[in-house]
Amino acid sequence: MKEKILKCLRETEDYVSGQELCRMLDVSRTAIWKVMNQLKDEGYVIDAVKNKGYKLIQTPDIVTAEEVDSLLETEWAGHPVVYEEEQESTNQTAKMLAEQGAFHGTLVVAERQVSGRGRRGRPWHSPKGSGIWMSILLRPQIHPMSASMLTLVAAMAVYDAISSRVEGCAIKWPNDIVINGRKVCGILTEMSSELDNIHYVVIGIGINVNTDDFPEDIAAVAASMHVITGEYYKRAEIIADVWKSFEKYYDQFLQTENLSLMVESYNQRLVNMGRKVYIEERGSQYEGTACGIDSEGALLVEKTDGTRTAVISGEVSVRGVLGY
Ligand code: BTX
Repeated sequence: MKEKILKCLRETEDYVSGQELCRMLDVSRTAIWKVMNQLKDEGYVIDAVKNKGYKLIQTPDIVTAEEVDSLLETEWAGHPVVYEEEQESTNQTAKMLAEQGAFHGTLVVAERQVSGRGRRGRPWHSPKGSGIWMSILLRPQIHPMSASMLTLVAAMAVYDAISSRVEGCAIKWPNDIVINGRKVCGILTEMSSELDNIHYVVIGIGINVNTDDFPEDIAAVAASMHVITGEYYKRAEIIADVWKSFEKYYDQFLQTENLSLMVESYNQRLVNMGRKVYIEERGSQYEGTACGIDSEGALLVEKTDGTRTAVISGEVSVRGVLGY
């Protein structure tokens, strides 16, 4: 009921009468009044005027299920939203929910991760109150070999959400969004499958939104949207934008089970494009120039001897350009 009241308050510029809310939600005035008080306790500023009703004046920067849900404009992504303030890792929670039969589209959001992870078990700094730490559960009917492309699909969506607020952002293949050469977002895709059948995929997204400072070991590579612009952002609004875009790109992906419908746009957003990269692949290392991705999401690299190779995401480490 809380998210329905919030949605209604958000959609109405003027006051919403208590009577109207009671009628719409089929509840008593007391029930409405109780929810209004809960919302005020959570930091919402609501003006209540006798004979006029309620008006939403200000919203807090929180990422509760109700706040995110009341902003989502999606068909399936983010339904339902599962919020728990402190979690080991939202990917971990999403995987657990997947094993219990949770639906395609379930979105897990945390205010803080105690044990946030990047690729190959690397730690992901996820402090309270400043970032977006979330994971979506997908049950795609695609070949397991195609699943790594979902990281790139997610990167397109995060790019849309960040670039509409901050200038100068770019995708660093395959799983980072950078601004001025610093990592603002990381994406971790995990899958449970058989050789030819996917049980589920979890895409975890970490975005540094209002973070002020970073631990010494990542201070040189990390940044937040706030550090770059000096502005503060409402995280739930960014979350809603990410999943709205994600649905669009996911549909495009499913049409062809590859990235052919977004390759051009991806390559325009690619920070590595035309730049020198260092590839570390199964123990060997080589240098080359990145020429963009192909429709399977591989990074095309022209080696110094002029030959071209397609580097597949997940199997390599790419360095260069940004020094990390
Ligand atoms: P990655 O392996 O590409 O990047 C991990 C590296 O990034 C770390 O070794 C460190 O150098 C650096 N790093 C750590 N924390 C941050 C940070 N907050 N900002 C910038 N750089 C950082 C990237 O892996 C994938 C990260 C996914 C994180 C999400 S959060 C929600 C979900 N839950 C979870 O445990 N992981 C995902």
